[in-house]
Amino acid sequence: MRSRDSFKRAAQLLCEAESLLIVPHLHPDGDALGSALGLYHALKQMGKPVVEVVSHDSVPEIYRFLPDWQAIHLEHPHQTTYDLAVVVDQSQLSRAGKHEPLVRAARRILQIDHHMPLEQFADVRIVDTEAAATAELVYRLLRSMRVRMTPEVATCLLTGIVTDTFSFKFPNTTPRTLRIAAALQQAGADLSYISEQVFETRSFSAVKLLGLALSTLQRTSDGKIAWITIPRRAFEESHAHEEETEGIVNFVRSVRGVELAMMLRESPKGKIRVSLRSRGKVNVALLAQQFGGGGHENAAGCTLETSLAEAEMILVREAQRWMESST
Ligand SMILES: [Mn+2]
Repeated sequence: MRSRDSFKRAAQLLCEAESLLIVPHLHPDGDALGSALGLYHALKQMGKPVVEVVSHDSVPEIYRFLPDWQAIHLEHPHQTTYDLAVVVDQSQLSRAGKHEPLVRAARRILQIDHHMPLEQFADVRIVDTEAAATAELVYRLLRSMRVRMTPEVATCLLTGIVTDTFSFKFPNTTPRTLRIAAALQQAGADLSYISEQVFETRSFSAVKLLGLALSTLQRTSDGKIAWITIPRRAFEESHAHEEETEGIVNFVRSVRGVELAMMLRESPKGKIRVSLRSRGKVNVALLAQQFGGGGHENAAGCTLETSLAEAEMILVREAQRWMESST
């Protein structure tokens, strides 16, 4: 389907639906939450009788400045069958977590995403891997519908763009990204306030955890792969939450000479969650897919069901093999 057609069809679905459900992904980040809430504000403004946002996980502390973040529920509130479910920032429906059945029960599903497509689950898809953030696509969709950009909508969408581009520093930032960001600022989003909230405000425990995590830094002898591990006890010692590991992997990637950075953390259920970041041509989404994960070329993730030590061994070995074959 051509992109203009998918925007048209998506707009039609949004216009026709009376009851809408919006679903960000598991462990939601700034883009998932910003896209979901931006859409929420826009639909409310359009006078939709039922607009609900449900998330598998609670809203991380750093995003609790987003207008009406409390509208995001962990359990689905009222309705059991919606006219339309809008799934944002995810390429697999399993990423909706416990809300997957609710999405499947909706009369129609609209997917808005910028990850490498993994699964066909939607009736209409706006999927563009060139977009820096899903929020960019939400912006383009709302613009095509001539929805007024209120400061609330703009703040949510700009937060999505700022987080997924790491403040316009990642190579996914395009001229279009900047034009959209400028329009959102014009519409009342405060860029410096958003950046302050997202990047410059951390809890005491998160900074403690950062120290513990960085103290485990290692690299391969050629210096191209570097990684850190975060065992359970680091969370206990620092009193930090799981979500407060966000962004730590960027420190690993910043080491001179590193082309592939990894962060392995032990989650409460004994699973090992892995964040992968790369510089240059190393496509970490493909590496993540080997372990059932996914993501973008330079940022991806996967989960291993093994001990932390074993996961570390497997991943370093695989990553080395991967680097050799991709260069
Ligand atoms: Mn995203």
